[in-house]
Amino acid sequence: MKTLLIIDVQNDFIPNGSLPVPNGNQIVPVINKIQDKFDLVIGTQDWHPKDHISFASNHEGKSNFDVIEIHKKPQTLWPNHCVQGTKGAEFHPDLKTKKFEAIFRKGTDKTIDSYSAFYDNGHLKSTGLAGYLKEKGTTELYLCGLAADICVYFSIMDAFKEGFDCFLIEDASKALDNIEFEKLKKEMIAMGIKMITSASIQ
Ligand code: VGL
Ligand code: ZN
Repeated sequence: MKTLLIIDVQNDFIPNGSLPVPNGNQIVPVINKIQDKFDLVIGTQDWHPKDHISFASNHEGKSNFDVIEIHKKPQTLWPNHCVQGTKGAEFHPDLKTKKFEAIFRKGTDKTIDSYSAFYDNGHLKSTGLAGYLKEKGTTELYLCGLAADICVYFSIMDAFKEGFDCFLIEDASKALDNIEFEKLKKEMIAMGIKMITSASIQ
């Protein structure tokens, strides 16, 4: 059973948003076109309280993109983004969401960041998504969205470890840093995650 997991296609990650992913808007028509090929379509939203620990504005003397240590791990400090209930946290207005059977939200705990749709960055709490997908009968899991090198990457690594047969749809994803994404792609392929294009989906 084939599920499409659409990661964080939200206004703040689109050009003109507060944390824009270059060409992020270009994936929206691609994602709209493929949804009918899936048995189940799920969306995620990065969904932070405004006092979230990942925002540089919540750390005195720090600037956007500084890296600090939180819970003994490096944490990039981001511009304020995807604040709960704001326009920036809404899905891109052109993204078709009618087929979404569920929306999973992450990054809601102000004390820890959560790039993966499955677990927070400390792997302390689960969102329940793996159990949900398994109960629904998902075997093949296709991921796309923003940003390819951050939330899509961390989500697909967790999904793979949960035992799903994982596919990353490259033309339906865009990275914040393309050089970093090329490195991560090698790592994902070596693990057994498949890189595909939307045209090859049956
Ligand atoms: C993301 C940085 C911070 C993402 C979320 O969705 O890739 N990136 N929060
Ligand atoms: Zn975030």
